[in-house]
Amino acid sequence: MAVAEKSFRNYIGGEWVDASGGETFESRSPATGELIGTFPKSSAEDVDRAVAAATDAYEDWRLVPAPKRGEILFTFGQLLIDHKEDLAQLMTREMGKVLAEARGDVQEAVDMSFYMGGEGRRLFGQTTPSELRDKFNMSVRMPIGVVGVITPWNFPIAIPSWKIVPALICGNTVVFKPATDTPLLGERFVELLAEAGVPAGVVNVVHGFGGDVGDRIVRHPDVPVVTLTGSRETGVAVMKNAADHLKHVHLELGGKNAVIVLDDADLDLAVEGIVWSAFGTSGQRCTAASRVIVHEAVYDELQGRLVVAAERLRLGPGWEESTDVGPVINRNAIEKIHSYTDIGRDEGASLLTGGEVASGDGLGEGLYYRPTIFGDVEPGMRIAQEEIFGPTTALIRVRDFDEAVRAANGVRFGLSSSIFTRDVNRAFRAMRDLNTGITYVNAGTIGAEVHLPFGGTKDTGNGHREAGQAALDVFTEWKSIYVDYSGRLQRAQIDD
Ligand code: UN1
Repeated sequence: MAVAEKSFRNYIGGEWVDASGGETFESRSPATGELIGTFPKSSAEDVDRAVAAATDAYEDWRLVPAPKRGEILFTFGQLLIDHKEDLAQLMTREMGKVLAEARGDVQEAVDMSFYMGGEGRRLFGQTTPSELRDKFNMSVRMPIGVVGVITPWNFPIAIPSWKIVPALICGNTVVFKPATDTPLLGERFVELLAEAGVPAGVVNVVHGFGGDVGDRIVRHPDVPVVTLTGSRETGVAVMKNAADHLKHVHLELGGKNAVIVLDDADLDLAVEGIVWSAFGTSGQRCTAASRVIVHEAVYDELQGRLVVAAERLRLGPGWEESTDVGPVINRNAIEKIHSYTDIGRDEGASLLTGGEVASGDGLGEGLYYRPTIFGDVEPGMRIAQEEIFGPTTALIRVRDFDEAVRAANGVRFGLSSSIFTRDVNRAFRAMRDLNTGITYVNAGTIGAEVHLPFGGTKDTGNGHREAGQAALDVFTEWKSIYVDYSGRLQRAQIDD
């Protein structure tokens, strides 16, 4: 493991190599400012080399029997288990989330590896009768080629696994650009894949920025599939730039997820679910609960309890056992989060708690923001419409179930939603009517499991899903095969 060194390289065709231009960038801990490592600031030329390596490797890899590819993924899953603690420790240093969550992040990759490893013995297609005699019909999944993988920093092991692991089981090869805030975790991910037996060239890492590395991956003519988790703006640009080559584009973009709390809800449970979903990972999840839509009969009670619970949360470095909420990722993030506090105030919402950068006692040079709750928020306000990606949530008062669902659906995003109620009829109506890719009943908005589709409606994406069986549709093409064993010409739709 290369962690003791501080200077890292790209991984192309099975070799660790410097970037062609020799420029570098740094990864620093958001909790302390400590240098984690120096990484190559790569260019289009480096991407081209990686794509060439991945294109070469594809010719063999696509022919490796899928169960054998699965065995490599089982080994990878086991290696992740063996390294779970050191990866979690590294994650809490490199991007700040608390240790329990960092372990969960690694566990998600373990689960994905075992799930997709097993898929090596399934990858089901269909067999179906022919309309003609002595003729056999089937459909099979085919790999596509080189997959461009662009990942964010908030789930630095889990999200690469959601993309790379299914891409591999399907027989594709990969060019991977990890987030510039978490390059070391991206590098460790690929080191472990190589150790598990993924052949040279099958997975390549090119470190660097979206404008250089990401853009070249998206435009490269030999990368037929691009998968991105990132902002809506980046997603739109990726789709446009990939259009010239009619690429398959899989996008996982923003969220503005709502928890609905009805008048019959278990309020203790609701408070726990909301605090976990709004402030876990310092609110830096696509699935974070950034709106809480509350029935007027329980609004005052819930608001009071939420403020007490939020003020009890302890800020600090993620590696300290007593910490509930770690730092946010970088200076730009803290500025953006704080700008929404000003926006909320200007819009006339009541700032109930938080709303400021936290410093002092044990926080050192870290980038901490106090868990923030706004009350009296109107559904149309910017703090109730725009993704903040930080520990800020907005309470909206409603009169009944229908108004709650209307408010929940009244945003451009559609990733996750949740409802707290004891009424089974209203729970089922919510499951039907909430226009999101994921809905929770009596739980917060976070906590997706790897064997179900993950993704959202509307501006959250472009209709694809990752994880579960749905991921296979991103990384394969269907081929329909007709075998005529009659020994004569049989014309479909014409002959009997
Ligand atoms: C994300 O924030 O992009 O359900 C992913 C969850 C996690 C994954 C979140 N399992 O919140």
